[in-house]
Amino acid sequence: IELEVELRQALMRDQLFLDYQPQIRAGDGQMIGVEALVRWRHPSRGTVSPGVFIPIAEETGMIYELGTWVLREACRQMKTWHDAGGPLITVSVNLSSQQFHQPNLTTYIKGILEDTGLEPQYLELEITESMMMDAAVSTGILNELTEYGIRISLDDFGTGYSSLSYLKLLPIHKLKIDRSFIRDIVVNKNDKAIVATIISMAQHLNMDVIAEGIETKEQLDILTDNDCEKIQGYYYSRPLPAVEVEQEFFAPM
Ligand code: G
Ligand code: G
Ligand code: MN
Ligand code: NA
Repeated sequence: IELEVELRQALMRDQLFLDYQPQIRAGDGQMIGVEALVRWRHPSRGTVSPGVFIPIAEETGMIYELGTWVLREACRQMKTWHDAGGPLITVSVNLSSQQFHQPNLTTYIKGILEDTGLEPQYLELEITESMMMDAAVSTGILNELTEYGIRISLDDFGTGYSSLSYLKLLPIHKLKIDRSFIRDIVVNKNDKAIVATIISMAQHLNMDVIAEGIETKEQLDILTDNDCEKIQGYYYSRPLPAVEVEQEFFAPM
């Protein structure tokens, strides 16, 4: 309850901010995108993790307001980078299930893109398999978003309980291999087999694929040996404040 009241105030008092985790193309080390990750600079508790406050926001209905702030800020930052001559990369934003199912989602996101001036093809929405369970519902939503030009990535791929049949039905651009398959990939043959299979499936379905949670060179080598070139993980970078992304990953502008 306490955190709930404080979270409401956090939105008004500018206590939320975004970190950005670079997504890297292994072949040349170029940054090809960033994932926006929200944080709460709490006046006395320090930085609070979204793992703690996103569930509270979801339970209390604050997720709509919080999600709007995240989308707007992520699009604003990317547009600022593009305008400043930074690389033309995408920004990925995590959507909660409630946001995904909010009425007029496309119109609402369109409004944010128009207000900030970011072109739709530079926004990628991260959704999870569980949001695809009702294919009749998700087909309509995803068709609208993708017809407008927004990209869709399936986060935590491989950990959900849904069937694979939605993959052939729905407009999904990218599979994001969950980091639980990466953690032990160097020693665990089963994890390695699953990851190789996801990569191969993505290729056959004409989808993009990215691996998450790469922390070591040994893990990276297994991914690139299996033709997965897009990498997100501490090996390249932790999530960083915007200024540090500029300092460490932009060519001098
Ligand atoms: O950054 P960190 O590892 O603490 O993230 C913890 C969890 O919070 C992750 O599952 C991540 O997807 C989620 N998360 C981070 N930012 C957002 C956000 O803006 N919206 C939603 N819905 N989830 C987020
Ligand atoms: O659920 P989601 O995939 O959105 O969670 C993203 C979170 O995963 C990021 O906030 C980040 O903190 C975490 N993460 C990213 N790369 C790594 C990594 O290499 N190792 C670990 N342990 N966590 C990571
Ligand atoms: Mn994510
Ligand atoms: Na993930």
